[in-house]
Amino acid sequence: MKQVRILFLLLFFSFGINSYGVVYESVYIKCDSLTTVDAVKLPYYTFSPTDSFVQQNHRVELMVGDTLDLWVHNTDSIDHYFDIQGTTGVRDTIPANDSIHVVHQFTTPGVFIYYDPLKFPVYAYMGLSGMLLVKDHNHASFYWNTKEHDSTFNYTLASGGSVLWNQYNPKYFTINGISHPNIMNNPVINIAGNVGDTLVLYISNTGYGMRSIHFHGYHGEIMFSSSKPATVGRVKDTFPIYPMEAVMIQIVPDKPGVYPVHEHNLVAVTGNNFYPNGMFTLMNIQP
Ligand SMILES: [Cu+2]
Repeated sequence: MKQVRILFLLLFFSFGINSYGVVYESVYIKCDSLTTVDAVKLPYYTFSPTDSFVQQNHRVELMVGDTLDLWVHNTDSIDHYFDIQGTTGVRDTIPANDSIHVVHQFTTPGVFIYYDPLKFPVYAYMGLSGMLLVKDHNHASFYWNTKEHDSTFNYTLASGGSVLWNQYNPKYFTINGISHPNIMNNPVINIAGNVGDTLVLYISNTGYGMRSIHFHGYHGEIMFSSSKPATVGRVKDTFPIYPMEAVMIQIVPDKPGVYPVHEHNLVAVTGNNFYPNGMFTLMNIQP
């Protein structure tokens, strides 16, 4: 009887209080072009949320314990692949003009990059790499899927040519597909809150180059890293993020103010050599 009661309590806590859900999502592999900050069009792909191309990958959000029920539709004329970093058993081929159905439960919090591993890093670089978040909190959150772009690489790869990655020379730097000044006042990108709030910034580096994200005015704590778990708990103001790494940084502002948060590699705050057209944002903290 006692065992039965304990089992009942366990079931109650598992299903009654946490109430794990199922999150239904669809993404569409769409081939079109990325319009840069100076209106250049680069051949580009995204996992768009509908059958119309948008130049930002759809962001998928779950709470810990939720099951993702995802359809991935390949509207392209070639086969693609699909995978979610940090999971096993998800990777699959999606034939041209076909779809796959992915069902996966996420039991740990973090940032998971979903992407197309075809000819890696070619299609992840060409845009097919987005963020999947598994949260264990309800704090104000901000999301940066960061990429950099070398125009000649996009043209060459789109026409079936091959590139020398050691000659990569990116000139455009985007957060969620856009650059400064278009990212200013974007509530998903620019961190805002009050003194004492817990603010969470999720960053993925789905480009081919390194990131070095610099906070002015505040320090943050690394709460999660997909590839450097030993860095969790470090409190600092500059965060190197490797290609295909995703991190979660928590900031509790100790004073009001408006301060830059930007890529510390100076070329990354330019767009086709013009400053400040890259990864440059402002953090706005009220008393
Ligand atoms: Cu700085």
